[in-house]
Order: sequence, then structure tokens, then C-alpha cells
Amino acid sequence: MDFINWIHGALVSLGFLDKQAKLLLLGLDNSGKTTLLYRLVTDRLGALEPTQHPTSEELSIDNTVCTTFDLGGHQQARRLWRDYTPEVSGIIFVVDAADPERFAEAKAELWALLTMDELANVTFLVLGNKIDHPNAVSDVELRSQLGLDNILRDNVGLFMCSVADKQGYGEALRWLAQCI
Ligand SMILES: Nc1nc2c(ncn2[C@@H]2O[C@H](COP(=O)(O)OP(=O)(O)O)[C@@H](O)[C@H]2O)c(=O)[nH]1
Ligand SMILES: [Mg+2]
Repeated sequence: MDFINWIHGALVSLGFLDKQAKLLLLGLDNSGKTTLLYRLVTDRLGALEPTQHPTSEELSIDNTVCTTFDLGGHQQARRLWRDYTPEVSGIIFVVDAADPERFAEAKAELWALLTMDELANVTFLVLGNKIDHPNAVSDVELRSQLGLDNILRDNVGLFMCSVADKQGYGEALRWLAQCI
């Protein structure tokens, strides 16, 4: 299914385009956020290229603004996204499922967000990206590594995908739209 037509349709049907919907694409550097953002551009004819900043990019589709931030060691970026949290509709947290050496770092960043009171009611879509890669771990393994095994919140979902191969994220985004 065409990603952006799908999310656009979902947002329309949910009445989101009357408002200002804001989706944050967060995660460590190299997890696949920019690739996902460019996928939104190339899947939709005529969309503008994302605005680029050193650790952040922004793309507007109608009234929906998608903003990426690289987390991890960037206090600057952290301050930036904190400014966004009051209006956030959903957070897409991208993890490189093929880079086990950085699972602990990704877990720390994810849980820093999950434990913020301001974000308690925000839906988190955790995307285990790069399942096309031979080193990619299973969803069971990634869930365990990220400490999501026994999470009691139903507004946190983990889905595996390959942005490069255009697989997995359609279902994931459908879930996100149902939640927000
Ligand atoms: N194998 C594989 N590589 C990917 C996938 N998505 C992104 N990448 C690669 O991962 C690297 C980092 O991606 P990028 O989007 O720049 O990550 P960002 O730092 O989170 O914005 C790039 O070399 C991408 O081509 C994927 O689904 N599979
Ligand atoms: Mg990037």
C-alpha cells in the first residue's frame, strides 16, 4: 500500500487534517529516520523536499508535520524535541534491528521518553528497521532488548520493518493512526 496516501487517508478519516498533526520520527543516528522521511517524499508526487538541519529534518504534508531528530548524545536535539512535545500526536521511534551493539543506547533513549509524564498519553510506534539485513534480530529479541516485554501501556507498539525494502511499516502506521 502506498505509504503516504495511506497515512493521508487515515489522517483525513480521523479528522486530523483539520488540526495540526505532528509526528516525531526519533531514534539514534543511522537507524533509518531520514530514509523513512525521504520515502514519504518519493512516494508522493510533488511533495517538497524535507527542510534539513544538522540533526533534524522536517517535512510538511498538508497540515501534518513530520519532524526527525537524532537522539543520543545531542543535548541540543533533546532540547529541540522537548519544545515539540506539547503538540505531538504520535512518536515513531526507529531502531536499527541489525545493530545489537547499540540496543542498550537505543533502550536508554526510548525509556527516557516513555517515562516522561508529558508523553504518558502519546502513542509510541517503535519500528525495528532493517529486517532485510542478515544481522537483524527477531521481534521477540528486540522487544526483550528494549525492555518492552512487560510494558503495561497499550499505546506502545513494536513492529518490524524494512524501510529500504518498503515492507512492514504499512501495518505499523495503520496501528499508529488507530491509536492517535
Ligand atoms: N539494510 C537496510 N538499510 C537501511 C534501511 N533503512 C535505512 N538504511 C540505511 O541505514 C543508514 C542510515 O539511514 P538514515 O536514514 O540516514 O538514518 P538516520 O540517521 O536515522 O536518519 C543508511 O545507509 C540507509 O541507507 C533498511 O530498511 N535496510
Ligand atoms: Mg537522518
